[in-house]
This record gives sequence, structure tokens and C-alpha cells, in this order.
Amino acid sequence: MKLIDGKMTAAAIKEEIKAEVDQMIASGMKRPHLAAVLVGHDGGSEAYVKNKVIACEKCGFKSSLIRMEADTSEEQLLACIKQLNEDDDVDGFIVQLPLPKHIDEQHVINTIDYRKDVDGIHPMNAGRMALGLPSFISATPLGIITLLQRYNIPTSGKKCVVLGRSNIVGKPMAQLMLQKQHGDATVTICHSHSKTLKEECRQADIIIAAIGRPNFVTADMVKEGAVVIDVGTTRVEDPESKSGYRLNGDVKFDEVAPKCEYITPVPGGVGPMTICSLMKNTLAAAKGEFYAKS
Ligand code: L34
Repeated sequence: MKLIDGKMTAAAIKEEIKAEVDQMIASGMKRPHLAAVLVGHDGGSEAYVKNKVIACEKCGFKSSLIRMEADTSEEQLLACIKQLNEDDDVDGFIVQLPLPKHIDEQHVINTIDYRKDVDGIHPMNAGRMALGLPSFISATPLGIITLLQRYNIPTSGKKCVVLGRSNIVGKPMAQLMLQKQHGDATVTICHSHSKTLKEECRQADIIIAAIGRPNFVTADMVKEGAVVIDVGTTRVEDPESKSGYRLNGDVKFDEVAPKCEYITPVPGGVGPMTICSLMKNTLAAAKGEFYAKS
């Protein structure tokens, strides 16, 4: 069993980004600028956004954190997005999800200028990505593809099972694993109502678990020598830890790991890669890589 170290890989990529930013600044270009909108005080979101701000510093980016209270109206949030769309200094921005229940998430996403959508969740980017056209790619799936590449894990022609069908992870992940220029795999998507989920998993060379249910993937679902990627980061209470909680993956790590050729840990696996992919997208936005700057 080999552990896939997302934390180390992400750190190396952030150094590469920093080197490129230093060159950009030296040649007279503006510093890349990422803005993040955080609505409410969800503990997980607070932690993830904080890590994003820290990553910006590591990469030499400017960052802006816009905090809004949990009772912010949809109109107020839309006004904030309009400002970010129009602010020429902001290269890219994200609206951290989930949003409070009274806000229509998809409507909010639709109003983001797709040229600044470094999360890759606007229909323009999601659609272009599905067609294999240049676009911002959702940070978690992009991070996973990057990990597989950096660890030289073969995916072409392999059987890959994606657990979960969210717009931000499951669907784009399956698309990327399918595409010839990325995974080039045979892809099956399973979800909460899949009748043959266990059987599908047992046949998989690669399992990507993104269902958000702690310890869902057990040893009996995993073939000997499989590659297991754990996207889950559910916070569960843990009186023994300093913070009062710990992060739990979708995979029952202790029993699954011995069967795997490769496996990602939680924390320190996919999470840090999500953040460094956001940094990659922000750099691409600053360079006008996918869409010409207006
Ligand atoms: N708009 N919403 C938008 N974009 C995203 O890309 C996200 N996501 C997911 C939730 N909502 C989003 C994230 O940022 C999940 N996610 C995310 C980002 C970072 C980490 C985990 C999830 C992360 O840093 N994980 C660390 C531990 C963090 C901790 O201690 O809580 C890890 O090592 O896994």
C-alpha cells in the first residue's frame, strides 16, 4: 500500500505557482487576485476558506475575503457578485458552498461572470469542460486528476467507479475520468439509489468516493490492488481532539488501506489538492488563459 500525499504535492505545486508569479511581477504584470465570498459561519467552510487565503499568500496572490452574515438576502449576495464581476482588479472569485437554505444556489452561480469562475461551476465552464473544451475545471476533480498524474497512476482503459453525483465533484469527476486527454477510463457513476453499488465497486480498479457519508466504503467493497481516492471531509465530534472534532473520510481507511495499491488519507489527501487547483485556476484567469480579458 502506498499513501498518496496530497499535502506534499499541493505544497510543491504552490511553489511552482509562486515562481511563475514572481516572474510575472518582474515583467511588470499585476499580481493575481482571488476573492472569496463566505456567507454565514459554517465551521467547515470557515476552515476551507481560511486555507484558501493562506494558499494565496504562499502563491504570491492578493486575496480578498468578503464575509456576509447567514441572514444575508439573495439580493445582497447578487449585488456583491455584481461588484466582483465588475472589479477589474479581481481576476477570479468563488462563492463558498453550501449557501444558507433561503438562497437559490444555482441562481447565484449563474450570475458569476464565467471568465472569473475559478471554481468552474458556472454552466459555461461545466458545459465546456464536459465537451473537452478549454475551461476552468472544478477544483476538487482537477486536484484528483493532478494527483493521479503526479503519482504516475495508470488510468487509461481502467474501470473507474465514481461514488456521488454532485455538480461540484461527482459529475465533473466522471467527465474527466472519461475524457481521452485526462482519465481515458471506463466510468461508472453510483449514488444513493444505485442497486448494484457494492458490486460495481468490487470490480473497480479506481474508486473515487465523494458521497459525504463517513466510512461508507468498507473493505468488502474494494478489490485487492485498487486505487482509492477519498473526497469525504465530514466533521464528526471527537471529545479527545483539541478542536472538539475530527475529519472523517468516506472510506473506512484502516480496513481498506491494506487492500489498496494507492490510497489518499483524510486529512492531507484531496483537500489540499482542491485548494492548490483553485490557485492554478486563478493563475490561469490572471493570464487570460481560457477567455480573453476584457
Ligand atoms: N464554491 N464550495 C466552493 N468551491 C469549493 O471548492 C468547495 N469545496 C468543498 C466545499 N465547498 C466548496 C472546498 O473548498 C470542499 N472544499 C474543501 C477545501 C479544502 C479542504 C477540504 C474541503 C481542506 O483544506 N482540507 C484539509 C483539512 C481542513 C480542516 O482541517 O478542516 C485536508 O487536509 O483535507
